[in-house]
Amino acid sequence: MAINWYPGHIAKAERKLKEQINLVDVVLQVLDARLPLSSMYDNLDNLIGQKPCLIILNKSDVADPDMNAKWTKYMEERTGKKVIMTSATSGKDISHIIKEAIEAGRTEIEKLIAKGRLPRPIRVMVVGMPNVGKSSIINKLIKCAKVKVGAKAGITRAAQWVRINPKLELLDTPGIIPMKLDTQERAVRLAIVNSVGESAYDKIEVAKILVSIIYEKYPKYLCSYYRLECQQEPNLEDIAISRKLLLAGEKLDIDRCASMVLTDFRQGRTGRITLEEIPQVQN
Ligand SMILES: Nc1nc2c(ncn2[C@@H]2O[C@H](COP(=O)(O)OP(=O)(O)O)[C@@H](O)[C@H]2O)c(=O)[nH]1
Ligand SMILES: [Mg+2]
Repeated sequence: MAINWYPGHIAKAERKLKEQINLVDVVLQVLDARLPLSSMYDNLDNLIGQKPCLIILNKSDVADPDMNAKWTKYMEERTGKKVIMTSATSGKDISHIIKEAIEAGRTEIEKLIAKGRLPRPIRVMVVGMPNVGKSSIINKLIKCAKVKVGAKAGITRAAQWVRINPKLELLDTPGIIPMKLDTQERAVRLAIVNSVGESAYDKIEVAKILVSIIYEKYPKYLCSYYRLECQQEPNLEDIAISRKLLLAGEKLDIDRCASMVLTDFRQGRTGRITLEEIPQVQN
């Protein structure tokens, strides 16, 4: 088993997330475009109820472009929610998020007005698993902002509202989705994208699985990036030899090789790789 996972306080984390969600009109759930299903939180719909929610497929710049298009379509059909593909490091899709969030929250504000209340900006927050890019997205959204609104009653910690534009306010702290690593397969994929703390898994085991996945889906990528012969599936030893990762006495440094393979993938250097296949339609 590559991952030893102790669930911890999932119920407590869910309660905290629900408190935050209660403060907003629209929820933005961020997924990692390289593993949309594994980075999605199955229980979120129960926490948000009828509230509008948009799905953001982030890190699309390091995912397979063909798969990005297929995942967008699949996720829209599966969830009935609007899916926005982004790359938070470039920030070019941020205006798209703003536009769609305002659109999604419009009916909430119209309901207020119908009750005779004054219109106010739509309130949104970003939620997602660790490392999917929540903070990067929030930072890019804040860069578009004109005015900081300040703390509001009802929030325990010093969460701040940032007015992005006259129609939109953002909670500046993300909602962290509690990690429920229900299957080994999912846990390993989340470890590969660095959503799981390093102490919970065996780096070498996880790196070996990554090499197998890449070889299966994108056989040429490993061979060209690490300059390997690739008559068959390469292993960490082959990569260590090619990169001359040696310990004293000419022994191969497999530990360093595992870290390097994981980092190369996470940074998108190995190639634009999507780890997850679209599920087959079940009849
Ligand atoms: N390539 C790429 N990297 C990203 C993107 N968004 C975030 N990152 C990187 O992913 C890591 C985690 O991002 P962060 O915003 O801290 O994630 P959080 O834990 O969800 O808040 C950082 O190294 C970011 O630079 C993206 O769209 N593309
Ligand atoms: Mg963060």
